[in-house]
Amino acid sequence: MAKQNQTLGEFIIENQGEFKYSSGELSRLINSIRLAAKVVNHEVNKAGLVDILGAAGDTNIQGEDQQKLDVYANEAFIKTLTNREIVCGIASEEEDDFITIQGRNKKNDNKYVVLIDPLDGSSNIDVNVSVGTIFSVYRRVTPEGTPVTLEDFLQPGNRQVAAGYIVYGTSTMIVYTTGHGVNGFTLNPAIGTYYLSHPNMTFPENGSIYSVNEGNYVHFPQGIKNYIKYCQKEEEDRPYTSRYIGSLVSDFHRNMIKGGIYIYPNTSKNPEGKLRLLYECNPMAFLAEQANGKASDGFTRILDIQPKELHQRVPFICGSKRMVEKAEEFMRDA
Ligand code: AHM
Ligand code: MG
Repeated sequence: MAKQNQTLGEFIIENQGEFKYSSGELSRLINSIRLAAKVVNHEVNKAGLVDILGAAGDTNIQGEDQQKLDVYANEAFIKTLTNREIVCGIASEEEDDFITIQGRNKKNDNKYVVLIDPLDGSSNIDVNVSVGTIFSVYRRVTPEGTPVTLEDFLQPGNRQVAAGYIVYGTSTMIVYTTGHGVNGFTLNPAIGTYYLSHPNMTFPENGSIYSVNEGNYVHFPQGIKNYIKYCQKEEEDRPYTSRYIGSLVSDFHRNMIKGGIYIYPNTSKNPEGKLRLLYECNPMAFLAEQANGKASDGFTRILDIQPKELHQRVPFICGSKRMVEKAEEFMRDA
């Protein structure tokens, strides 16, 4: 049961039993992500001071090398999860290959692997626009106690046991699911505590916002071009409003609250699409479905796609159910 004013820590403990393999391991994992998110949040908030404190590549006053924020976020999440020996493997959008965590005694019985996009939308940092972190958790398929293999990471999204995002926006929020709906927690920066602010989040069944980089219009598939024309047509409850931040987490977050659709199709420049199936689309698709929304590549449910490689890309249509269904209809008919 989600209670208003509950802290994230209290919520995790109280809802631990809802999780089917409840050994406390997943709760500890979410706790670690919460901690790393605070560290990254602190750094993201200082990004505007970079000209004063020194740019990436410089050495700061303590003699430490300044890092780019996406590199910093990557290291913060990997270090937090590795030091606590909570997972047996991590794959990150920032790393070519997955990381095996063997543990201090070369014995790691943990059951979970985490896939993470440590700082999504990082081109927005320099201009003070929201960025996010996206994470996805699976139970490993190979035997516990052995080093993880690629197979543990290449699981279809419908096998996720948890997924979520952190949005570093006007407020910092963690929004996540363990397969029992979606809940959102807002950070009170004064005391460093997340409070349940958005219990049981759901996408409105229909919406009036479409989010797509229309500058790429000429390169879109015909079905998407037709759907965009439909969104713009003066008819019934249309034209819809166009809103595109260029930061998936923020665009998704707004659309979930207000009702809308996010589209990143395949283009002639990116024939497979731009977004990554494992680090971006699967976790967002799991959240969308848990929030009564829908996610598709135009034809197939995102969560049913069998991944073939770690950094695989996929076209992504996600949001309010009726809007995604309409876009799929245009894809089919094109
Ligand atoms: P990134 O992982 O390099 O940050 O790219 C992902 C981002 C998404 O957050 C965003 O929706 C999209 O790329 C924006 O791409 P574009 O600038 O092509 O519209
Ligand atoms: Mg990304």
